[in-house]
Amino acid sequence: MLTTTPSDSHTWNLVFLGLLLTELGCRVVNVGPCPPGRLVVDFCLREAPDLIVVSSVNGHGAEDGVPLAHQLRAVPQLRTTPMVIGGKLGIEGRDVEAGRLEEAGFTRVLGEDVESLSRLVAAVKAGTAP
Ligand code: B12
Repeated sequence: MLTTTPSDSHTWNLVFLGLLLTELGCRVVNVGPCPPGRLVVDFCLREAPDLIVVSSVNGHGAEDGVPLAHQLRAVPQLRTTPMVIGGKLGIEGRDVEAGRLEEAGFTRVLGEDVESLSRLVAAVKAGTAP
């Protein structure tokens, strides 16, 4: 499942990640820009994804990721699904507090590191993801 945060209208990040994940052999469902949290939950319940990838680049990801993670983790079926967030999460490349996002429920906070995402996808496929 590929998604972004409710405030984020950027789309090329989603297009890029969709292509990358497809190249890595994933079937990708892209929820699209500015999805309300409830819509992301509904998509996840319908698709039962092996991995949820949240991308945000508008600078609000570090903040908006927290309630989104809470909303997803509140659903029993999604409590243990591997879930990562990345992109330009803070403003002007400032370090973001990964701890807050992880406490909220993200398995990993990846920033812009697509290599780490590729490794995580391989781990999910191999059944060895955290
Ligand atoms: C095009 C664009 C827009 C367009 C978007 C149109 C559209 N339909 O997509 C419009 C004009 C609407 C727009 C609006 C805004 N934008 Co804008 N936008 C851009 C711009 C110029 C290009 C983004 C893009 O398409 N990149 C191409 C994609 C492929 O790359 P990417 O998004 O960088 O993603 C890469 C990585 O981040 C990474 N990645 C992304 N997600 C994830 C997730 C994971 C898990 C991983 C591992 C990696 C990863 O992979 C990608 C490939 O390397 C950037 C500046 C720039 N040059 O990057 C600003 C930029 C993203 N915008 C910015 C801002 C501030 C805004 C606005 C808030 C401006 C405003 N005051 O209104 C609004 C926010 C709107 C909203 N509600 O979200 C800032 C964000 C600041 C920050 N995070 O530090 C940027 C960086 C410009 C800047 N330097 O200030 N924007």
